[in-house]
Amino acid sequence: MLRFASRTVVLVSVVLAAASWAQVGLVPESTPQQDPRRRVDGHQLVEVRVNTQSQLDALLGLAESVWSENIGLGLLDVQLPPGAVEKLPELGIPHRILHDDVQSLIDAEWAEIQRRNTLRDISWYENYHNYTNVINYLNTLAAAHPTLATIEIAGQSIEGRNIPVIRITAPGDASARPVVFINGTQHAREWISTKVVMYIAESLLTGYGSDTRVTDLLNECEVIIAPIVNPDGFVYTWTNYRLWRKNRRGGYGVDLNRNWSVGWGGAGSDGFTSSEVYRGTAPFSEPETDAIRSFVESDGRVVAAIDYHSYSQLILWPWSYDYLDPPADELARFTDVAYAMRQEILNAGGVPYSPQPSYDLYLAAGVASDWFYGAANAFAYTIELRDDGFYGFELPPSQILPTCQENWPAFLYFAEQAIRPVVISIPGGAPATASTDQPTVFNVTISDAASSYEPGTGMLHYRVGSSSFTSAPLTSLGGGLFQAALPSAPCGSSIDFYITADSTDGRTVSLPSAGPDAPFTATAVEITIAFEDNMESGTGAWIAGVAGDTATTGQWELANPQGTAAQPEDDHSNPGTMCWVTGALAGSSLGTYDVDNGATTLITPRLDASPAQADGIDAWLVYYRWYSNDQGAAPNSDSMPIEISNDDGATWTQLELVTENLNRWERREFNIADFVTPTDQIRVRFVARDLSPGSIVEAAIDDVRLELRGCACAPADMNCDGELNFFDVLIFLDLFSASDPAADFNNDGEFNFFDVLIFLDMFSNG
Ligand code: 0X9
Ligand code: ZN
Repeated sequence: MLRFASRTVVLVSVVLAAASWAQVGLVPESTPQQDPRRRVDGHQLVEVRVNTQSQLDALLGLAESVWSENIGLGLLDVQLPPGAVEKLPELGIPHRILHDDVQSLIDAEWAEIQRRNTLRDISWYENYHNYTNVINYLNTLAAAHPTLATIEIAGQSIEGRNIPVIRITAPGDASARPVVFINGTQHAREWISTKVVMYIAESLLTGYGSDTRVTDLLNECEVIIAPIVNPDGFVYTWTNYRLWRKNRRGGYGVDLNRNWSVGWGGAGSDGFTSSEVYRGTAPFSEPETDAIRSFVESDGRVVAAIDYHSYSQLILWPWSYDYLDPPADELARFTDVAYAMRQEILNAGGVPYSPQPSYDLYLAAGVASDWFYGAANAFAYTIELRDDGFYGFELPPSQILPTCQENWPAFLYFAEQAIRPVVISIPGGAPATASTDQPTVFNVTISDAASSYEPGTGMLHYRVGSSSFTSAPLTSLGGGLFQAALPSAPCGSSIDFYITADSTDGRTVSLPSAGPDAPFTATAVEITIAFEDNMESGTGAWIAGVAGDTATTGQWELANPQGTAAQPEDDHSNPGTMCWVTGALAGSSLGTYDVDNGATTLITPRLDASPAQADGIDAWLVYYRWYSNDQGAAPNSDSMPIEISNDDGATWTQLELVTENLNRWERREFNIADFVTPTDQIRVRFVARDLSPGSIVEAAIDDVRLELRGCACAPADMNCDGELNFFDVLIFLDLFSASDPAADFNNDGEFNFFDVLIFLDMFSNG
């Protein structure tokens, strides 16, 4: 968080800095080889508890700065110069030393940056890079994707450095597309913010054309990214003082995130130059903020924005300048999307980020996100990235990539929500096959963060072959969940489909976004059920519990579950009551019969998927699962791997890692050949586990099937394309002359006239 330095403190630190130059034997200013970087040797990072205002005043007089987000009474993290900590007892301030030497953190970071510079096989997101390198990398990215990316210079810093932005959108006329704007490094020392927005830029560029969500997004909008809004300050953190925050105005600097016009001059900003939150002489007095303002205003299409900072792992929405909330519907949207972003981050294996109003942190007048929301009318957040305070601004290079990876899906979700009034998704994936004799039912969700879905407008549009599209309303199951059903169709035929929903303001959204021009396609197949268990009568062939399982409660059992906030009351089969569940009893509290202290494993009977080795047949595994891990003291800290084996359990390959807390039965299906070669030794295992004490883990499995899907072909349909024609004759003759067993139509081990006769007979009779 923000370090607040008072005037007196700055004077003290200048004296100390001079003292430390002397201590390390350097001669300031003279020798050209000398390292000009300011050192903070012996500065300690200390957690203190202040109970009175006079204690707080005394503490602020001693401190170089406050690192923690709290600047009132209570617990605070402060950076103290050498000797200061000894004065705390006489002030009656209890303390705990977090880091004995802040400079050693900076030195360790620098050494690690140098070490990583010598490593060859690491990505750009595994080390920090200076201004020149960031600009070069940005140019390289744009050059590698000339149809998607353009670089513009939004303006220049006080010292004349460029402030570049990269525009990323699909080819074609983008003038009517809404813009999502994100930026990093308003604050010079918050290096991770530049890395995260660069990673988002690169993920968009590489995802276009291969990832449907990215492709849809860039077809619909333009993302503009300003990786370094404060180039002078950023350069200064590399060359002079690692913990510099502001721009370089006059050598004292202006806090760019107090220089925006909305609320300018108010609480949490200062009018004196030495303050870490010096607001400047007027709104947009600084060329850096002014450049972004005029760029955004002249573009005129910005509908959403995120200003990335570090640290504290927070997702903050307006207002920041005062204790005020947006109107109720907008507040609901801010809250919903922020919580969903938190969940996206957790689902990506990330750390917890807390959603909250900005003013809850502290008042800060003149910040970028208040301007984006209040003046540019955009849906705008401030995100504080890692960590939660242990390393603070000195986030180790090993945490760059994980921070990028956890923020990418959250950004993607944010951008989709920001540009679309409603967002449609298919949680189990769009079906790739349909049945020849019954409807194929699947779940659809329509998100309604801003109450903008017009009820009753959810539609499935489908066509069989090249006929025209038919529309059918989705069936609402409540809570934004819907059901769609593809019609049955002749074997081998293709069914194109897409889904639409309308917003209350009359816009229609489609999934996929191009609707009928680029629909989903499913192929109709005959489905033979090779295995099916609805769990209503125990078959005995399931294995519940294996050697090495460590769970002490909540082991898998076949039972009729008792419902709780985490566990289903009803199984999935209808009619039916039984399923596999981790501890069927409800117990006196949620934590009584959930999975505790380790893992519990459930393994299916051995399944025969070997027919799938034949041409045109696929073996699909289908199951319904329930998973809950969002209750208790440490929510979302566990996951359930589901794995498949084709050698009777000797080796395992992951099908999915379940982290979603849908609190409902979810159908999942997998084509086994996408994971392992289908054999007659298939098993699937479900490992429910509690690795993080304090988290509630409940899981259930029901209605497991092995389906063989394909179109049985007529014997003479040699290429199995559903037609008997010249190609089949050619293939037969080829196989015949090669003495291939497939041409031995009477199965007598010989290739002769009789085989030809039988083939021709079958050919002419279909
Ligand atoms: O103070 C800031 O500008 C931001 N925090 S930082 O530590 N990165 O400097 C937060 C601004 C968001 N608004 C409020 N916290 N009110
Ligand atoms: Zn910041």
